[in-house]
Amino acid sequence: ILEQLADYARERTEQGKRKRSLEELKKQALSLPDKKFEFENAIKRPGLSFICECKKASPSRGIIVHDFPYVQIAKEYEAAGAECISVLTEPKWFLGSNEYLKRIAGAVSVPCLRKDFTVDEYMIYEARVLGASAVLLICSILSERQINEYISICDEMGLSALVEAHDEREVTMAVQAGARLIGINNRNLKDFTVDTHNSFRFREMIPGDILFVSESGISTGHDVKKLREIGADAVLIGETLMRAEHKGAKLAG
Ligand code: IGP
Repeated sequence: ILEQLADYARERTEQGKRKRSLEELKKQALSLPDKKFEFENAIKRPGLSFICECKKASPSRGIIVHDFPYVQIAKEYEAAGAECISVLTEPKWFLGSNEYLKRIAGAVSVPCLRKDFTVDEYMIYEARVLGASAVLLICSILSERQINEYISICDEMGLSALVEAHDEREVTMAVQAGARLIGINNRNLKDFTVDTHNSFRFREMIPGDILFVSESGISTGHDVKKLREIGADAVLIGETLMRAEHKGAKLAG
């Protein structure tokens, strides 16, 4: 599935380039105001930060919510005190859309992450044009060199790169590639099994000057408390909040 997701992201990029060349898109992205690393700066502030995700569906869960008033959901997250918002733009398996990101980023004042399978620099410039302040770089579909190169591209625009790892090898790769923000995915994207212990296991491999985000499968106040105790800088929560009737109350608890 991971390979399919990456292949499809390459296909989407090729389609995009036919409509709008890389040169053109890049020119526009670089002419927009610098994002000043607002995504990582929001997480850097003292205390545990919440990155709340807008996600209609996922390959492991299928459709999560039938009713998806995404702008309203994002505003609810913001009102509940979310430091950042993550928006799925992958259309086939997550039923996401670039339009969702554009609309949400235009409607909230907290920084947004473009949650997608970044496989080409094109997608980074596109993220900036859509209004994102951060992109996701997944170690298992990229080389260390690509990650390093993509971080440099992000740096030019003040975008943050959340570098996602789910095992020891990938954590090492993320650190060596120069990540300033590492996300430990508790879900194995190869078989979808979730183990929040992943975050505990790899915590100590991450140097103190790198921000540490725990992602996926976080569903209770107890999970959050445990992650706070090991000094996580942020948690990324999707499904649990999407299913919660009162997102503010769920976040508070
Ligand atoms: C959120 P959850 O279990 O709270 O819905 O997980 C987020 O971590 C998950 O959506 C995610 C993801 C990804 C999605 C983590 N890494 C990479 C797409 C691509």
